[in-house]
Amino acid sequence: MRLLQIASTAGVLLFLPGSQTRAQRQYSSYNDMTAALRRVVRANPELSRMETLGKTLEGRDVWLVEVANRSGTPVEERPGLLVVANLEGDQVVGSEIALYTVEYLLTNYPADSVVKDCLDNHVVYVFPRLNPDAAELMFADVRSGRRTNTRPYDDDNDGRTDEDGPEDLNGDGLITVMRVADPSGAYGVHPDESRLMKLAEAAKGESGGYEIYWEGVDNDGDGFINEDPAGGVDLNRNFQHEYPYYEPDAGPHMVSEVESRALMDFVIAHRNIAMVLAYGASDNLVAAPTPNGALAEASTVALLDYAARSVADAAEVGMFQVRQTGRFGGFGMFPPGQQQQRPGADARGQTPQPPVTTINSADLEYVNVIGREYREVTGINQVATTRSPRGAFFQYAYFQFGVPAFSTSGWGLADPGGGDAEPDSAAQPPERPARPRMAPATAAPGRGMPRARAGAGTGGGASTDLRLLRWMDAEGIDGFVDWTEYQHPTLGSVEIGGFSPYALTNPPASMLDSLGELHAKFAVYLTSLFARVRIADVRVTNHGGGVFEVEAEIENSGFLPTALAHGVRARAVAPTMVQLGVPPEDVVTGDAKTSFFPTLEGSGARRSYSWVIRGVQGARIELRVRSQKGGMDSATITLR
Ligand SMILES: [Ca+2]
Ligand SMILES: [Ca+2]
Ligand SMILES: [Ca+2]
Ligand SMILES: [Ca+2]
Repeated sequence: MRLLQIASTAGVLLFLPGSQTRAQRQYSSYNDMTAALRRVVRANPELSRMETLGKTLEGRDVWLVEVANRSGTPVEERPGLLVVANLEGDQVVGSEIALYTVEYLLTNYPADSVVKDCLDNHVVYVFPRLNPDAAELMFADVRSGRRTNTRPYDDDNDGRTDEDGPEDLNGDGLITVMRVADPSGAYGVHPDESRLMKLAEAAKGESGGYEIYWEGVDNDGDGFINEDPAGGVDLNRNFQHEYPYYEPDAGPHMVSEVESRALMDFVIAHRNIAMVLAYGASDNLVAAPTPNGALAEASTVALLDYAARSVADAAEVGMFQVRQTGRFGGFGMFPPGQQQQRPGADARGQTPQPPVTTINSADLEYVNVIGREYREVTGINQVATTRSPRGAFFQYAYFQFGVPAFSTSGWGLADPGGGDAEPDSAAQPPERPARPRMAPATAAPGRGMPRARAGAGTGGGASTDLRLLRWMDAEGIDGFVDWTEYQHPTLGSVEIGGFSPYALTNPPASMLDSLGELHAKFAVYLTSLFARVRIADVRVTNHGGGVFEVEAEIENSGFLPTALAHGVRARAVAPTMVQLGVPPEDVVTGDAKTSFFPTLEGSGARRSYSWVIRGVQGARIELRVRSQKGGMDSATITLR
């Protein structure tokens, strides 16, 4: 479905990047997105190129766009920002922001010195739509909000794949949920909001009386309704850090999918990637990590979790432990204590050392500085929902690839009047890094709801549902289907209703332009923080007799260190090399011809080098410094 692009009535027509005049940006189908990317890349061949890095099961391309001024330092030697969007198939807003970012960079390069510096010295790699098969379902006749790709998968281990998906029983084009009166049911009507449901707490005198299922029928007669829908693998659970073994939507093994493999192959081949910005369902920008470096608790939608629980037992067949999952409309997460153990136990039943899961304390302030700037500039203080980050790409990027890595849904429930949430403000250490600032924002979402509570990551449960529903009501967002009665073939009288697919994962299209601009600027800001090694000073002393002393100061004039503490610890980031271009036998004493250091702080920190060499007066010697994440510099020294 091609959405309206040209205003049919008089209105404010905005000129948008990509030389297209249209009333308002709309969510793009795969074909629309491909066409938009091609158009803007074709118009800027010296600054951009695009290529496909894989074909999905349904034959769509996994596009990569590289944006950089290719003259000057080779692109592969420059610090790069990797932007990945649509890791979860139902997070389509990130695709629009990524597309906007490409357009913004290319459109503003000629006249905006900040953008020019970004593309002259850095490179921005953009995967605008990693999961195009799933994203396309946003434009389907029946919208289910599925997050997974289209790989057939036998969720319930009954030997058949995808045999029982949801059905749009009431014909409204949406897969929502059913509530069914059942005396033994665990769920009751929410005491504060009759549209919502709540797990009854007997201790509080609450009674249940309802069961909740996904909308549909039991196609295969196994007693479970919709336990094995079409697809697939959730790409943002398919990566190597804390990979959730045995969860069906995590895939048969790590990086098992065409889409995740395309991304991983690219990352491994581009060690110059110095930072990652992922648009997905996890967050570490809006909610600051805890003082010990853990991410904020996930915030999920109870109504969808309840429906997911109705099929949890079916998926347990052949599984080692109790699990929960959310497949379509899935906001499912593991409750604490139910997480899977990784395989690989040795003969005595001991498992390997568990992976590090908290941000290194030395890196935490960098993460906090950037999160603070994000909240202030975007005005986003709370997000709709977040998920557990196990197996997520941005976690791999920090914990195993060793670079600063961020994840955001790209939008939020703004709080124009409430000030900065700053949950970490009380615990700022005095030695925190100086805070670089973005240029003042010219656009702000400027819309929101009275904040239910400070910060995000509110912990899920029915309180999240209430917060979201109130926000939708206040904003006039049509995101909740009111319960209506329906005669179900096997359950009898039921009610169908609940949150609309996509309404909780994507903001109204009217917000896309302002969100796009804010996030494009944020991406440019991120590149301004990169480490930047340079040869700050060189001195030559002639000691006579063909012996010279060369002294040099190597400086990191960027904000970030050349390697994060965890990048060093995980041996993920190569040491920075300092090399004097003389034959090794000419070095008499002092530093080695080729030296390495693991990391150098930013903001002008320096390291001193000194070589005593044999040489000929007037000879020219090259000094080079090369940093994997901080670029390179060289100087020609004349012996005199
Ligand atoms: Ca099955
Ligand atoms: Ca329906
Ligand atoms: Ca079934
Ligand atoms: Ca079904």
